[in-house]
Amino acid sequence: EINMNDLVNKIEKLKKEKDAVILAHYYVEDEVQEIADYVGDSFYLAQIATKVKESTIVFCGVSFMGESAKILNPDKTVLMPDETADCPMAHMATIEKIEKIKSDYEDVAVVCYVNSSAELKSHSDVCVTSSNALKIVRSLPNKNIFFIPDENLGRYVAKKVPEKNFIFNDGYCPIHKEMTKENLIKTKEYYPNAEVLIHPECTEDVLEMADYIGSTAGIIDYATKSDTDEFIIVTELGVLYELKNKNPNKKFYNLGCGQCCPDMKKITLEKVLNALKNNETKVELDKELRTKAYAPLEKMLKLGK
Ligand code: CIZ
Ligand code: SF4
Repeated sequence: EINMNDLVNKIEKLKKEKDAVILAHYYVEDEVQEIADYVGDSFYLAQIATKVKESTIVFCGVSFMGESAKILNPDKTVLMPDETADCPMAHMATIEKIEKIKSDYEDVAVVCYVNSSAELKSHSDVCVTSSNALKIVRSLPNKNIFFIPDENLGRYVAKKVPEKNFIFNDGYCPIHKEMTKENLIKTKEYYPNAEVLIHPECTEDVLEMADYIGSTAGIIDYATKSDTDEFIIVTELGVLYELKNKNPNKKFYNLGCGQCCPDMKKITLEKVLNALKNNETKVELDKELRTKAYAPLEKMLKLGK
């Protein structure tokens, strides 16, 4: 077995030699979050990716995140420690459907959750994340909003922005879909005083039970500022690492099953080390796709500020 300290030291050393910076999402393993230079939700990571000085970004997350970093920084090398780590929801919309909606509606904006392939982004007007979707959708001039790929986040936004007409798409996160109302009701019976914090990728019936709905960063921020000291966390459990770091005296409960994203968990320290050692796997996107996908991401960074 490889010694953990040894691995961490090797990563630190190679990181300097290769002029690399490590970005990690809150859903990856604790030890990977621990060695990362920046940890955050997908909006924060996209912003940070445009600000770092290093020539190489090692992205500890799933492919759409690495793609976004590359699209925003075409001259940097972006490395994915495991190229098979992919978000199934990122592929749950079609170009045919987007084109059909664009031709059916005159005044429509295609709003694309960042959890999407570069291909889907390249056919969209603006990207959003769960931390800026409300703000951005409200600021659009268009009456009609085609929200892809996530139906649950789309419906959540639609409720909060009733002045717009939403068209939904049937994509979903298979992990958040398994966080059921039945399990949440049972968990609440055990912990009646806990506040319920939920990610908007969850289904509508689950979201109805929330004390707070928000992105991973929003959930961490809410729990940290709240006067309450117990919480039921309804999202991927990687967020517990930062929640507990920031709030060592608060208690965090979960639904007892199905809150783990296997793709995010593919990223290990060994793979981070190999990525740095071998310069792999590089994110490569053809120029046309990259340029087309840049516009909606850039628009998100502007409008989401
Ligand atoms: O993959 C997810 O579910 C994301 C990007 C969550 C978040 O809020 O950052
Ligand atoms: Fe995709 Fe869901 Fe995993 Fe997030 S938690 S990366 S939306 S599968």
